Amino acid sequence: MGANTMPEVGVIQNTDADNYFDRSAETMPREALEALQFARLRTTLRNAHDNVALHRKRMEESGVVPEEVRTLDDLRRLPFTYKSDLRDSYPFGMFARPLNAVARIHASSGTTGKATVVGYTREDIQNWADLMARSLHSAGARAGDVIHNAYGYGLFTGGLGAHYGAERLGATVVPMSGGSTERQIALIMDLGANILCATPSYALAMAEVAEQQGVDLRKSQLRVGVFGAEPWSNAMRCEIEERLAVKAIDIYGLSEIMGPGVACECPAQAGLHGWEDHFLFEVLDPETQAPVPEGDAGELVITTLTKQALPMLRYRTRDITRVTTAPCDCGRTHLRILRITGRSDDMLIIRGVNVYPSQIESVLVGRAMISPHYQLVVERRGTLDHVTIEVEAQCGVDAEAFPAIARDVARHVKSMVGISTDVVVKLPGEIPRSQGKAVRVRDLRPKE
Ligand code: DLL
Repeated sequence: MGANTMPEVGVIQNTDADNYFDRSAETMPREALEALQFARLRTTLRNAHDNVALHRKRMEESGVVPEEVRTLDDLRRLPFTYKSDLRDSYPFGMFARPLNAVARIHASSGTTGKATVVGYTREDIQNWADLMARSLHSAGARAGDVIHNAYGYGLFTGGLGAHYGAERLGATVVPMSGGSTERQIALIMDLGANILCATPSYALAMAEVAEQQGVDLRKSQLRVGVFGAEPWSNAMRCEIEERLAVKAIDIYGLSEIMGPGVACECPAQAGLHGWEDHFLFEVLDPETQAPVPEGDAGELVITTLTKQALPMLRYRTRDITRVTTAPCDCGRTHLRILRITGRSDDMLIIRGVNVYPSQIESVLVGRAMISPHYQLVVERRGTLDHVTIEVEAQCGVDAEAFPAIARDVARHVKSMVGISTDVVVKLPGEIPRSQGKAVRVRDLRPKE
């Protein structure tokens, strides 16, 4: 597709409104997909240049003129955008539209410093709902399903993002939000929910409370879980599938780019399809910033292609992953993100070994006599970092067995992850349960 057939920003054609499978977009040959990306990139660059002072200044500094961008590869001449840019221009400095054209605001609380504020035009919200409906459909949800939405409603993008997508799909939404776990379980059973949307850690917390109440969620109508917003291991997926009797599907997104629905797995569970008609994905070496060969691990960098209110150019997500453009069994042509291992900010360096909490999680979850709840405590001992793994004994396990369990866990972590750790076995219920994003690491190291 040439620049003269540039599609209008915000237009998506749904070929099968009933089922929300957008065949023409989702199975587009890669060449056509790249042509579409290129056309949309030019529109996005023009929007960013004309309406956001920061982007204009950076383009000028790097000698990029939107109309002179000739190929997708020219993107590499553009500078990166960082979360700190959003903070520095708090609250609306990176908006490409005046506030009266912005239909909704979301914000992330930000563990460090000021919140980052993001905005959407009406068309942005439409596109988001479409992409979220596409994601839910890809996960296995259908019109007519009852979708129990336990993602938090409010400034977090999870609740409203999933809600609008579920409505767009033609499902019945139960807008539960997080918390009130006993009530969640009663409603899942009573209203016959088919689809559960939650963070994976909260899904597991629900399974546990249900078991304590004597409710068998395996006998509910739940068929699919759409889980995301935090890193989770394959071991965690197996645990959830077993305890909830659902197909557990991974969904990814981030507020700076849109919210949930940037990428989602299909029933093949072989990576998350990144919706390339709306986003351009790069994987770079976070140190050298050079592209890594396809299939190698690196930092995901995303450029939005259809966002009006907040166009993002080469946004450094800090999320570490690998991608593949190899064909998927489902027929979709959009690349697959092979799980987000973790954020580069969360990487621990233990005696020279780089470790993500999710790697330790893979060893812990499913192990005999411990439950799948854990926290990692990181301290500085002398000049070295040290990790203590706090795990929890399953109900009914004798305290006399705790030292042997601790030795067993430490031995497996050493052999599978390659680091020496202390392991503390806690009593059932002692590790805090999540109602949203789980806190996996307690960092007690002195602030630099
Ligand atoms: O967590 C959006 C979301 C809501 C995604 C519901 C999926 C489901 P933020 O609060 O801005 O937005 O956090 C974004 O969460 O950069 C990743 O580090 C992490 N993250 C999100 N999804 C996944 C996932 C939402 N499937 C940050 N696997 C991202 C691993 C994830 N990490």
